[in-house]
Amino acid sequence: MKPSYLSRRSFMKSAGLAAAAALVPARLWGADTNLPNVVIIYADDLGYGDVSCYGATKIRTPNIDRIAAEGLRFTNAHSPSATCTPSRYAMLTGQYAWRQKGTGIARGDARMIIQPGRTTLPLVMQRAGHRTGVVGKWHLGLGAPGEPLDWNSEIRPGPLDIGFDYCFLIPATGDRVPCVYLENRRVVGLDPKDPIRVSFGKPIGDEPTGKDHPELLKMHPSHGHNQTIINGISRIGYMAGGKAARWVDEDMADTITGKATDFIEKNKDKPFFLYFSTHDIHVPRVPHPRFVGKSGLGPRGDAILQLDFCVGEILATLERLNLAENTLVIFTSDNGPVVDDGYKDQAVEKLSGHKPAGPLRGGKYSAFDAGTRVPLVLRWPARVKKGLSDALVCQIDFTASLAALTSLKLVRDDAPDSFNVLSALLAESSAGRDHLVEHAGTLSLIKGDWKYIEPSKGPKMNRNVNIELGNDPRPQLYDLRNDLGEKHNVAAEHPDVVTKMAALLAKIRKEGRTRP
Ligand code: NG6
Ligand code: CA
Repeated sequence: MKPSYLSRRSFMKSAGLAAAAALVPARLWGADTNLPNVVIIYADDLGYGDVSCYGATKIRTPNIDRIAAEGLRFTNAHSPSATCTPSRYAMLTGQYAWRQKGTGIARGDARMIIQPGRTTLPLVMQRAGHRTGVVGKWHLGLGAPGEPLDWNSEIRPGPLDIGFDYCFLIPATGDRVPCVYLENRRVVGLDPKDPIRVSFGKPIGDEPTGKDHPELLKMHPSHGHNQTIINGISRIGYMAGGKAARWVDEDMADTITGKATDFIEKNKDKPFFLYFSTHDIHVPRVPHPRFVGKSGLGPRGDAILQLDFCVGEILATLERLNLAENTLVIFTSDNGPVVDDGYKDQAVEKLSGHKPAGPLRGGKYSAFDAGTRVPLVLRWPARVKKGLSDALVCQIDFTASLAALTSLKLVRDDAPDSFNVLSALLAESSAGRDHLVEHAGTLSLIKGDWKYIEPSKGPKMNRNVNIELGNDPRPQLYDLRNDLGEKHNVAAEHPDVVTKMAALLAKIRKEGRTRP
């Protein structure tokens, strides 16, 4: 997908609007000392069937399962989109990504997609009095649109300009250059004598690429991913310099989990909001040697074990600091599962009957439900009763729901597609949102038991990843209550429902906002 950047002008214009001034505290500052800490653990490409509390039998995820056992497990929770950048954009802004140009899968040198001045999830938490941090995968662009992005000096705007007090980032993804960490505004460990240069066009520098020197690779690409070789793995994009700053994939999970637990430790005496965004289980799947071979499912399964370990570290830190009782921990995933996403890592060969999508059809990139229906478990012992919920909820709802929790009032244009589903998140109600637009290339609408997928001319399959995309030139209608696997298109039997769903989707598009 080709990224398009917001023009400098529209960027400055929206930044100048300072929409964030609209957030009004409905309580006196500091009056509510009982607000919980909030930790969102955001896994990458983890499917509905990839964890044992959602039915996986070939792999065990005891720490993720523990959140569910001590809290609430959702069976009808969704990421806003079927890929990373748009899901994260929507989760942090409360706006459907398909409304905003330039929110497709971002390049490694994409400029910042979320304009400073907007009301965002971290800004809500910051205004509520929390120390806010993001650790891990970013993939929402950095630096001002239309301006050069220099990895060797201070980078702005970045997360610190949209509501985060602290960041430690994988700037884009593990499979995209630059393969370095960014802490606040600077690349970590950079030697100024060895400046970083990055290119997503022409080759840059004289380091070998996967295309020309496959003999140097420890993991080979299956599609794409054949440019600069970093740590024996060829990536998307070219990179030169920054040798001392480059990450080691095998240590990545421990590095970012350490930064996440440090953040918790440093802020243990005040309320905090942590967005911990894991690299696992995205490609390249190169877990630490202590997990290698442990799942029996190859690197993809081993990465799931590593992910679960990291979740355990977060839980253990909260417990050690006596913070578990009043911390809301939410664990979920940015989009559905993919098995071969561009590296020959034996994920296909070693699947051994494991079903990453569980009972769902499709996967990452797909309009079918496996693209966006994801695991979501949460725990807040002080407030949330244990249980199971089939309420329709989406990560896009975090902004309005946490604003409600912290008594902040959103004005009309804030988080325009974020619904307050707090009562569902707190297990006080079984009702979630009224309807939800799901986004792959194509839009779908879920309302009640019905799912409508709008007609689309796109390809039926993504052959590289072997996933059905859900595109069909005819309208599709599925009865999710009786056909969760979307096997029977009943559009022809229910033309009235199709008409109504299509009309509602058209209205949602036209009105530009859906928040009640
Ligand atoms: C695709 C990449 C895939 C992955 C994805 C983004 C190729 C051939 N495929 O373009 O490997 O990086 O983008 O994944 O380059 S996401 O989870 O960050 O959306
Ligand atoms: Ca993803």
